[in-house]
Amino acid sequence: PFLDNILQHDTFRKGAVTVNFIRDTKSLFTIKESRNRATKLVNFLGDVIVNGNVDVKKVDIHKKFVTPVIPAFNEDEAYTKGTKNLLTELGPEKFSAWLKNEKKVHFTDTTMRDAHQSLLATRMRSYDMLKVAEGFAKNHPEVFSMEVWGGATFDVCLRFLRENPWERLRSLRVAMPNLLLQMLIRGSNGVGYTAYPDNLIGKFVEQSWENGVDVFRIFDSLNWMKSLAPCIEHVRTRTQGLAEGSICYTGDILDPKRTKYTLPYYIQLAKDIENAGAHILGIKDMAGLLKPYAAYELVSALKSEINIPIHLHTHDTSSVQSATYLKAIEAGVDVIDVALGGLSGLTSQPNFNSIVEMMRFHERENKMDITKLNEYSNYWESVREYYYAFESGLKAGTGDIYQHEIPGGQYSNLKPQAEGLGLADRFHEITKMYGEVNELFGDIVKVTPSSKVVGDMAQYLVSNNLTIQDVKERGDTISFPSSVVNLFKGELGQPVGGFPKALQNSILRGQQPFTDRPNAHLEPVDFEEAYKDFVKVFKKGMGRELDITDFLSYKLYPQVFTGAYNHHIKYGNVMNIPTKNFFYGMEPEEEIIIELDQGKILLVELISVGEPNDEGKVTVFFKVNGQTRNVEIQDSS
Ligand code: 3PY
Ligand code: ZN
Repeated sequence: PFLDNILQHDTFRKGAVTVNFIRDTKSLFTIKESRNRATKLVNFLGDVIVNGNVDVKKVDIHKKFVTPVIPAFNEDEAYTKGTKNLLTELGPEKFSAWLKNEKKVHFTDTTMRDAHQSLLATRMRSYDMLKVAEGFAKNHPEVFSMEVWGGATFDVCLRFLRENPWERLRSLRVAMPNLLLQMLIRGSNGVGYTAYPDNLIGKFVEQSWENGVDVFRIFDSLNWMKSLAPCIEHVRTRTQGLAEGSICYTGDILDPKRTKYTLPYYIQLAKDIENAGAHILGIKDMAGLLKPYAAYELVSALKSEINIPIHLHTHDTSSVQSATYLKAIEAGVDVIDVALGGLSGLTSQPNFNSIVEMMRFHERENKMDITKLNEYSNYWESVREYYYAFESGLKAGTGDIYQHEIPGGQYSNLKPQAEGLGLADRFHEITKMYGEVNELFGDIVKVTPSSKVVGDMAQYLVSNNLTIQDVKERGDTISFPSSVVNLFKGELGQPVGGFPKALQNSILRGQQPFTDRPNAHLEPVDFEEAYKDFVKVFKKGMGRELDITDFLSYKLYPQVFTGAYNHHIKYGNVMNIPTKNFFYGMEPEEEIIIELDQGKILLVELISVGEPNDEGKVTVFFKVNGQTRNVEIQDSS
């Protein structure tokens, strides 16, 4: 196979071998290194076979899978030009003007980010995305953008999937060069749950652009302009991408009794976002609270008050959000967020395929190849089965959200979390308490990370059998979760209308809260020095030179990065292991293909699994590229 790889290499076949061939294709010549990699991967598989994947809590041994069918496309055909080409040609300002003048409604496909974040605990692996990315971009060049990065995916990639999120981004960039790639960024909180130094966020934005992101959807979990504006500025000054400053929609503008988050409030916020330099206005309806008629009012008003295009995002938790899109389209919304059928609905986005059909023959129709679109939906429907262990168990839409206002992604996570705390039978008590905690906190915007704080508090109160009244009467005797203390200290910024003073005093007990930007209290990162220290600590590398993106991962999530790094040292790059085997191991006689690099594959067959010896070690017998390979795995049961 060593010689074959060289002989089959494109450059070799074209007879274009120069002195650089070995330098540029080192991997073809490093047989020893690849043997090493094979051993590591087989050790990983052996461990999952013997002990299970640590991330999978419940395995259904009777589960049957169907092989996902990858929709056909012509590999040799060039990509049809799309929005990415247009952005390159026009630059962000003119692109924004172009979008505003478009008559047809545009679509952002959230399948590879928010859809699985909201339905499958963010566990979708790059493997399943990359199988269809190129074909999708070739078959559907009309798509406005692909939301593929940011939000919780960064953390989950490293923490649970043991993948490098930057590698995912780069690979998707290569596979979809004609479409805009979009990410979600939490303003000063980046892709984390707390404030980071400004220069770290700036560098992160710059590198996100360098590695493939075009559209930055920027929000703040309290709708605080002081967190949104600097991030918009980073996009404007450090990239050629599009800054989509977003308002997070909460409450109900049609309810006269709700006087905090009113239409005038949203209009003012939208103007502030436009004035801060956003190229697009995002309306981020994270909990799916924007009802159809409210959407009509909101979008109509914004269309007449601001000059940038409007991009609407929602979650279908209530199951009426397609109606919201319809009314928003009537009011002139420019882009809407949808997820491919197999990963749509409930806490995810409305169904892409059906919305395309809804618009057929309408004057704002955006023509798509619906047959192909349905094939992709079928693909995701089959792939989704591999993730059954991460399904939330929610079965139907709920009208309850208008009471508790829990964001889609959090709602689906709350159920397994409640189960984990032994509170499965008190799930609805928790959701009710969530709404009550929100009121206690003064009716705040709830989206990551502020939503997590409300969730922490609700779970804490229910699991300790405490009521809101208890908090009001004897708050100073209660030991609040640390996230609650931090929120009231101002670590996530300032909420609309400020914190309720009496509650803040009883939570902080003499600690002084800040009222300015929490980032202002953080030391800037010394990129020169800190980077040198980083490279010294992680000097083994990961089969490649470490770079600035690894450093950023480390600075955002030091422990999580360290865990992923150690996993990599032990098991190698597990990204290309097929998903079924990554989560559930292999069956005897099963043969799988793992791609190492271009043109280099491992053919792995499980022969048999031995019994634990006296030391609890199990020998697992494999065949790797035809040769027997046995690994000893410690049985940890
Ligand atoms: C995130 O911040 O990850 C979200 O999706 C918020 O809605
Ligand atoms: Zn969302």
